Amino acid sequence: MAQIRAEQGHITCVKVDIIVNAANASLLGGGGVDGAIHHAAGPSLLAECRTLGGCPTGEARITGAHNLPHLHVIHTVGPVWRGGGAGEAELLASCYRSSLQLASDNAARSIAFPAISTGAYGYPKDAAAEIAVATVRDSLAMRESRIEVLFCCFDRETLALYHKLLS
Ligand code: AR6
Repeated sequence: MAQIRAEQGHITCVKVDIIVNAANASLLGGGGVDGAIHHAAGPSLLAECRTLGGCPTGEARITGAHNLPHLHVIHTVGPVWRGGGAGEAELLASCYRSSLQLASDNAARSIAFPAISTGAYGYPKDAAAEIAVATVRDSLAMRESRIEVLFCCFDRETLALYHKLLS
């Protein structure tokens, strides 16, 4: 199996060690991926998140997976799209790097990312996919990591973008 691949699906249903949440800085839940993860994990995830004191944009925090079948959830906070001149690209890359670092620190063998920032936060999907793929490739190469990375795409348009970049 390829080390980096893309599939269409729901983030809560993918079979990996760790799933990544596209959270907000409060880490106290929201809509989209965040809502789906908290709904499936149950209220004890929110209780654990309350102990973390939030998370700055571009960083990541790890929790248990509670009622989800995964080992952990990594919560990362993507940038809100403000036109591209506010450091969004570097902040988005940092979400992928920070999440991979945490996954590696926790000995994960596989991780799934949603398309961070491309929903409520408005990041253009094609530009975000380019950053996601390039950053993951660079990070894995730099640390000679063998972790398997799945890009979990919610819609066909996003899946097509990732397939093109990964081909
Ligand atoms: N599985 C996989 N992908 C999904 C799912 C799902 N269940 N649901 C949506 N997507 P978003 P953001 C896709 O809005 O842009 C929250 O309220 C969706 O189509 O979840 O980083 C947080 O609390 C889109 O392509 O995350 C924050 O306030 C992508 O996932 C804010 O939204 C990301 O959409 C974060 O916004």
